[in-house]
This record gives sequence, structure tokens and C-alpha cells, in this order.
Amino acid sequence: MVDVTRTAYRTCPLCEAACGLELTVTGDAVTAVRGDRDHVFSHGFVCPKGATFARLSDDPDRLRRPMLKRNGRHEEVSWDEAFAAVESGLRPIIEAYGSQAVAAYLGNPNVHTMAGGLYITPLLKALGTRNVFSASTVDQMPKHVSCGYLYGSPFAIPVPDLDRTDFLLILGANPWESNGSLATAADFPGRLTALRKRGGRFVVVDPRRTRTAEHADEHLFIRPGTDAFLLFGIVHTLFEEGLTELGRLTPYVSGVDDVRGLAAAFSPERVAGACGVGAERIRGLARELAAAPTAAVYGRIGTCTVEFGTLTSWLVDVVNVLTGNLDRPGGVMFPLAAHLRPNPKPGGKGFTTGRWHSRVRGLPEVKGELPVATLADEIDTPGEGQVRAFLTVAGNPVLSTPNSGRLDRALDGLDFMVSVDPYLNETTRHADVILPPLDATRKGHYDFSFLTLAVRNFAAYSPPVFPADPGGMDECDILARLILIVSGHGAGTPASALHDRMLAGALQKAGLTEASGDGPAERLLDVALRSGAYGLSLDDLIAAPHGVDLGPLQPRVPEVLRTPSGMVELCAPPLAAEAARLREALDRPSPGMVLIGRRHLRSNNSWMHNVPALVKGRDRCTLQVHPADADRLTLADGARAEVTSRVGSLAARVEVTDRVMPGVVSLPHGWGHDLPGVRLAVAAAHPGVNSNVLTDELVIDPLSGNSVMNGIPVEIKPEVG
Ligand SMILES: Nc1nc2c(c(=O)[nH]1)N[C@H]1C(S)=C(S)[C@@H](COP(=O)(O)OP(=O)(O)OC[C@H]3O[C@@H](n4cnc5c(=O)[nH]c(N)nc54)[C@H](O)[C@@H]3O)O[C@H]1N2
Ligand SMILES: Nc1nc2c(c(=O)[nH]1)N[C@H]1C(S)=C(S)[C@@H](COP(=O)(O)OP(=O)(O)OC[C@H]3O[C@@H](n4cnc5c(=O)[nH]c(N)nc54)[C@H](O)[C@@H]3O)O[C@H]1N2
Ligand code: SF4
Ligand SMILES: [Mo]
Repeated sequence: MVDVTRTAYRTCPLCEAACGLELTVTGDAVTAVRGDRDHVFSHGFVCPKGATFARLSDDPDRLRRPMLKRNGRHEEVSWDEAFAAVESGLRPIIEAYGSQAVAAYLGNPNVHTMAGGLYITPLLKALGTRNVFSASTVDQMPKHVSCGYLYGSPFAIPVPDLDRTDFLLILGANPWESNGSLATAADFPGRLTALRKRGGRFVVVDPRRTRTAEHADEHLFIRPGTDAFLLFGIVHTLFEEGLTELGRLTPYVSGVDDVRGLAAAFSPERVAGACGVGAERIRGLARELAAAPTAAVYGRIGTCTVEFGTLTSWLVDVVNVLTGNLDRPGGVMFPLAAHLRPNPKPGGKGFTTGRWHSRVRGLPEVKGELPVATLADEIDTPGEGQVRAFLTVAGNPVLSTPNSGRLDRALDGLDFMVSVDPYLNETTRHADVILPPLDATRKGHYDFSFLTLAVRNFAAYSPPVFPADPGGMDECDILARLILIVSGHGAGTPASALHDRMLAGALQKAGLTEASGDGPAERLLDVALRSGAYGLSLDDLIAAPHGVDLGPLQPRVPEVLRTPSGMVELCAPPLAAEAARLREALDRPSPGMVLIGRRHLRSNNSWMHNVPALVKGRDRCTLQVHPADADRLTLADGARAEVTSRVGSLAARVEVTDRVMPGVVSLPHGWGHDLPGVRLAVAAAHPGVNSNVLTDELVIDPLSGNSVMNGIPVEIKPEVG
């Protein structure tokens, strides 16, 4: 029989850019992948990861059946056996010690799946534990918190209006490699190139001369962890030189004078030494931001994963507000996704943290979770409320969270662990049961998270390319069965029992009677779309395989605001207190050598190093060192160096390069695939080292609980022996 060749369209689920892919399908295999030229948002753009999208489905190491650990080894078992093992592992712990004895960790791909978008909240509710952790506290939690205070909702995150801005200041982001984050912009590099072509400018602030910096009009080196000083210097200048102009937003902003008071201590002359950017240049940036017809400040990982992460994230928006660029075309704007609807009226309950505290370190709850920097404490510290059982969904905290050596050891002490994950990797090797979901070609896709962050409003749904593998299980079903088990319904209860209940609830809330769609996630999406801002339906999206364009971003202030006052509350008390702490930090002595991370276009955190095309070529897991430091520390290019922090030490190959500034070394994260018990043949041949054995779990951004992954004090010497 001759295999029929067809074309299928699918949103790429691998990063935040949400590109449309065109797949050539022959029989039951994807034989080619390219960018979908007719896609309303990505217009044919694709990156090397998207191009190898199907290799994740074919990967021989990918788990297709559940795994159960017996006598220290993982063996394939049936789904019924696996769920029975989950029930007999979890239920007795919950019954004996209560729900706090179970912790959950939710990893990054949860925001890239429909199952994650729809079934994680009910799962956490069913678990009833306060020991909830996620990749958010090694990532963007500071932005949620600063937006929570400013706009009243941690989800009201303004994005740079890339396609219309005249001047863009980028801090701590490298979209040429990452393709952007908290700003969904397929072909981010192309959009930046277009910005310059239409006469605009962009400036990059980064301790490394990244590819983004190379394409910029200007690159400014900054000492890691000091962007808050630079930004306060800009704010100071805006006030001092009378450059603030709130424009249309004037009646909707409170606290401007309070910010003026805080900024008084941070003149450019005072902060220049601490951040390494000259005072005149800081003043110049303030003047350029104020003078540009439209301008946007955009900060990402490098502004979040630092000690003053929330304050820095807040200052990014303060500058946007003070220059009149919040909520105007060409500035930063609030997207409106098709599955959501505008608020009925401005104002709301506002945002708070600390509704509970972690048991061991007393760290405040933020957005329903605790900092992952204290996960190991909760597992390895005995006492009432100790975590004894652990659930991970789409996470690899053993490689991605701070002091991961300690966490790795702590996981050995658990009574029970279950992971929903397609790989037997550094984290899931500890699990008693691994439940692997169907691969991305066998499930539908809609970006519940990223369409709320897109630089242009659009919507797209992709149906599964292939039918479900008969022996596999969809992630919605896996999560539903877990929910049923933890809520005491028995391991044999069919997933549909929960799906039906959730759909009935959603229909009732929306005032609808029925929903279309082949799967449970699709039906919930249909309900959300039909009650959403544009009155679309699932069928509308199915009829539009290249997506539906919903136009450029529109102003949303005051409707978007959820603060008690219904205003942009520019100077919430917790931020004012942090500003006082920052002022004290101005006089801190220099920490010596510090470590930062980096991303490469062909990586995706820790989990795509098993795709041959993405790891081929020279070793990328190198320690970048400036030539002056290499000389001083007697480190030769290609030789190995020993890097030691307060919590750990590792040896990495040195790459001498002036891309990093003096005093700063850079090592990528997500490597270290040489641990015993993993099943990642390709990755194990290019293991690299795990940079997070150096990250200190005790140093966090206090307002958000976010880990400090950049600017870690380290000592470096040539490796001996
Ligand atoms: N030093 C340092 N550390 C960092 C960072 C840094 O910049 N520097 N960055 C941080 C950031 S931004 C993030 S987001 C975190 C990421 O931290 P994590 O989310 O913990 O780690 P990932 O590497 O994304 O691992 C994702 C896991 O999900 C699994 N997976 C993939 N697809 C699916 C799926 O469809 N369903 C399920 N159930 N599982 C799936 C993979 O097999 C893998 O085990 O790392 C953080 N760690
Ligand atoms: N190819 C690839 N793409 C990815 C990922 C990946 O692993 N690989 N991960 C995805 C995820 S989960 C996320 S969250 C996004 C992240 O997206 P980005 O934020 O764009 O990520 P990075 O490339 O890590 O860029 C962070 C930059 O901050 C700089 N930096 C470090 N410390 C500081 C500092 O103190 N101040 C300043 N100004 N800069 C600093 C670093 O040198 C680096 O260039 O990328 C996503 N896309
Ligand atoms: S940029 Fe992101 S979404 Fe686009 S193809 Fe690459 S990995 Fe996929
Ligand atoms: Mo991330």
C-alpha cells in the first residue's frame, strides 16, 4: 500500500513564540516541518527547535507506557497497574499525615499544553496542599508580583508593542536565542529588524554581548543584579529634568509623588558605580525614552532572577508609565485573548501575598504557591507537616532549581513520588511511578497562556495530527485520573467522570447548554471561546488552520485594572520598602566574580538535549570567561576550571571570550545528563554540567520568593589533576 502524503498545520508548543508549523505527513510519520507561511502571526517563521518538532514524538527514549519502580529499576506496566500504584502510594500518606504531606511541582511545559491550562488548577484543589511549587519561582514570579501591585492582577502583564514602537529598551532578555518570553512574538528577531528598518532604535542592557545585543543600535554592559539601580537612575532623571508625561493615563495613576520621593536617592551619579553604566548614559536613556514618539522598556529573565527581581520588574513598568507609554500603541499594552473577556468594570480586590507561609523558612505564599527554593527544606527537614510524597507534572527541578544537588538527595528520602512526564530523566528517575502523556502530534493545542501575552491579538487551535496511540493516554485523562484518586474516588474511576463534571460546571457558568469538540479540553475551550471577548467558537478556529487575526493591541486602561482603587497604584508599600533596601545595597562591596546563565537557540531548558540535531556540533556547555579574568586566574581556553559557590562546585570547560564583561562568567543551565538511572541516550553522550548545583537556595527575591539564578558569587580556579 502506498502511503498518502498530506499537509497538517500545528502551533509549535516548544516556546512562547507560538509559531504556526506546516507539517508534511506521510502515512503515520511527519516527514518534513517548515514554518506556515500563511499563519496570521508567524508568517512562515520557524526556528531549529520547531523544525525538529516531530523528533520529540519519534524519540526512541520517549516513554509511551507507564513505568513503575521495582527494586530500584523502572519497568513498563499497564495503566491500571500504574494508577493502582499511585493510589496505594498516595492515599495512605494523605490519610496518615494529611494533605500537607504531599507536595507538587509544576514545570514549564504545563503552560504549553491544554491539559496544563485546564487540569492543573483542579488537581491542586483536589490535593488541598499548600506545598505547591513551580518553575514560576525560578522564572517570572517577580513580574506577576509587580503587576499584581500595579494593576491589581498578577496576570495583567503589559507587553512591548513591538510592531509599532519607535524605541525599545531591552534589559536581561535575549530574544535572538530565546524567541522571547512574557511577550509572545513569533519571529521576534524579524520584528526587531523591522523596528530598525522603519527608523526606530533598540538598545540592549546585558552583562553579555548576546546575539540580540549584536543586532541592536547599542549594547550596554551592566553588572549582574543591578538593573534596579540603572532604572531608578532613569526614573530620577525623568523627575529631575521634568520629563514625566503621563498623557491619557494621568487620571488613572496614583502614587506618582511617592515614586518621585523614592527616586531622589538614586541619582545617575550615585548609581553609576554600582551598575557599571555611566551617569551621562543613564541620563541619556531617560531623555531618549521621554523624547521618542513612542517607547517601551522590556525586561526579562535577567531582571527577574535577581535579588531585587520584583523591584526591577516594577521599575520597568514605572518608566513606561512615567513616559506615557503604558497602554498606548507603540508603548507597552495589555493583550486580550479570545478565551477571556474584559472585566465588567475597573477595580477589584487587588493583590496580596503571604496568605500562608512555608513551614521551615516561613516564606510567604505568592499566587497560591511557595518558592521552589525551599522545596528541599520541606522534604528533608523532619517534623510535623514534613513533605513525604511528591508529584511532578512536566518539571525537571533536579536540573532547573537552586542547589539542585541538595534537592536530588532530598528526593531519595521521599516515601512516594509520581511524575507525569514523557522522559525518564534526572528528576523522574526518583519517581515510583511515571505516567507519560501522548506526544504533541497526538493532542490538540491552544495557547491558554501565551495568547494573553501576544504582541498582536490572535487565536489559533490545532487539532491532533494523528489519532491517539491505543496504548497511550492523553494528559487530560492522566490528570483527571490523578484528581479522582487523590479525592478518594478510586484508581479505577474513568477519567470521563471528572471531564463531565468540569464541562457541566463550565457550561453552567457560561450560561450555555452544550459544547462542541472531540476531546474534553476542546469542549472546555469551546465554552471559553464562546463566552470570550470576540465571540469565537472552536469551530471557527478549526475552520482557520492558519489562525484568526484579531488585530493590533487596543488600550485597556481602566477596564483591565483590578486594584481596589481602580487605578494604576504606582507605589504600593511593599515596593517602597524594597526601594529602601535597595538604597542600602548601594554601598555594598563588590561580590567579586559572579556567575550568570545563558540560552542557546537549539536548547529548551533541560529537556531537548535528546534530539540529535539539537546537540550536534561543538560543546555548548562551556564557562565563558573574559580574557582579563582568564589571565588573572590562569585559565586557558579549552582547559577546565573548577567553579565553587556557597552550595556546590563543578568543573567546566573554559571558553575565553570578551562577550562577557570582566568579573562575570557564564554557564548555560539545563545540562548535567550523566546521572545514573536516566534514559536519555543522546543527552548522556553530551552531558554537560548542571549549573544549578551552584545556585544558592537561600538567596531569593523577598517579595516574590523567586530564586536568584543570575549574579551568583563564585570562586574559579584551574582544575587540578
Ligand atoms: N540557572 C538557571 N536555572 C534556570 C533558568 C535559568 O535561566 N538559569 N531558567 C529557569 C526557567 S525560566 C524555567 S521555565 C525553568 C524550567 O524548569 P522545569 O520546568 O523544571 O524544567 P524543564 O527543563 O522545562 O523540564 C520540563 C519537563 O517537562 C517534561 N515535558 C515535556 N513536554 C511535556 C508534556 O507535554 N507533558 C508533560 N507532563 N511533561 C512534559 C520534560 O520531559 C521535562 O521533564 O528552569 C529554570 N532554571
Ligand atoms: N532557545 C531557547 N529558548 C528558550 C528557552 C531555552 O532554554 N532555550 N527557555 C524558554 C524560557 S522557559 C524562558 S523563561 C525564556 C527566557 O527568555 P530570555 O529572558 O530572553 O532568556 P535568556 O536568553 O536567558 O536571556 C536573559 C539574558 O539576561 C542576561 N542577564 C543575566 N543577568 C542579568 C542582569 O542582572 N541584568 C541584565 N540586564 N541582564 C542579565 C543574560 O546574559 C541573558 O542574555 O526563554 C524561552 N525560550
Ligand atoms: S520560535 Fe518557538 S514556537 Fe517558534 S518554531 Fe521555534 S520553538 Fe517553536
Ligand atoms: Mo522559563
